[in-house]
Amino acid sequence: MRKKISLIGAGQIGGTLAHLIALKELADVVLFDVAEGLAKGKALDIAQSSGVSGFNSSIIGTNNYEDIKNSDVIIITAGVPRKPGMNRDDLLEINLKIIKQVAEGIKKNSPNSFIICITNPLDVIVMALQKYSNLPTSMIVGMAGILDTSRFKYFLSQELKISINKINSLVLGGHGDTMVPSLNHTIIDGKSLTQYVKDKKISQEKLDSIIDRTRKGGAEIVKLLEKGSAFYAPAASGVDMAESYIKDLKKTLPCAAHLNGEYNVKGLYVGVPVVIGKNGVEKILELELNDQEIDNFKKSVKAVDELFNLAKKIDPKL
Ligand code: A3D
Repeated sequence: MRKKISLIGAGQIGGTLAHLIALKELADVVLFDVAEGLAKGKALDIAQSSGVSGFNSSIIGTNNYEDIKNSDVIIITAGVPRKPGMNRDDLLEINLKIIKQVAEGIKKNSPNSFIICITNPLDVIVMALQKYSNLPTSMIVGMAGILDTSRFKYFLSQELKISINKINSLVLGGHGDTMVPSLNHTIIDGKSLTQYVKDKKISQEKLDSIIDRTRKGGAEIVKLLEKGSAFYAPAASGVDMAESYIKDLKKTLPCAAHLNGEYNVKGLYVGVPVVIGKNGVEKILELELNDQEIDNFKKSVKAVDELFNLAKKIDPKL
């Protein structure tokens, strides 16, 4: 029997997720949104492409939480995206309210699913989702690091004029301006990026500008689009996580995961490399970081912690 993926939020990312999942025949899809017509319209449109693309996944749109029952995976994009000039943290108050409703809907109707959160501000919203639902931390994870890493790899591949497939990399920390691309753990054709700088294959100045562009990668797209934020690359990243769970691929992926002492962080969701398999987050990998990376990681954790404290002021029940 085909697996079932429910998508909470049928906006830009939700619709793209539905299309990608159907094209891969990864699962049957339930597209849920409070805007009923949007979910039903997109589902029908994608379903009508099956005659051309030849996929057999079923896809329905709904505004009824009962339709998500027994989902293998749930991917959440319900919420409001950024407008030009806004940062992700500006979305906190409104998206907290939305995530509370979503948490209740999931807990009541499909509590055993693997849950991937994409709604911003990511690390704090995924943390709130876990607190509101009280479901196991190994089954709730946030998508951000895969996207940030893919952006970093893309910019590097363009600068070095090499295939992106020759670059392995990891961006750690919170999904914000403090994210931490790890140079020692960025391996290009067998050599670390640190070595690339030493060998003068890329200047420190150029690398700094790529790191800065990666950190502001979301804002660059928000500014260009003028309406809405990035959705193709975020959706592709969410599918990568869902696939690793459904097919038990045990891929190592940078995700916002609940830390319980790892990296000296306790009780907070932050971006780290995790192994995703049939049991959800099966392992958190503790990488060796250099002093500067540790420093930057700490700053990033502090930013997430401060924003979560703000969330607690908005809703003392958190
Ligand atoms: P958008 O196209 O506006 O879709 C959001 C959808 O959520 C809309 O269709 C709304 O109707 C729906 N919605 C609102 N309230 C509810 C609710 N209570 N229950 C169910 N659905 C609801 O936005 P988008 O798809 O472009 O982005 C979705 C979220 O992802 C935003 O918060 C973005 O900031 C975030 N995002 C995160 C990343 C990361 O890397 C973490 C990247 C890009 C966007």
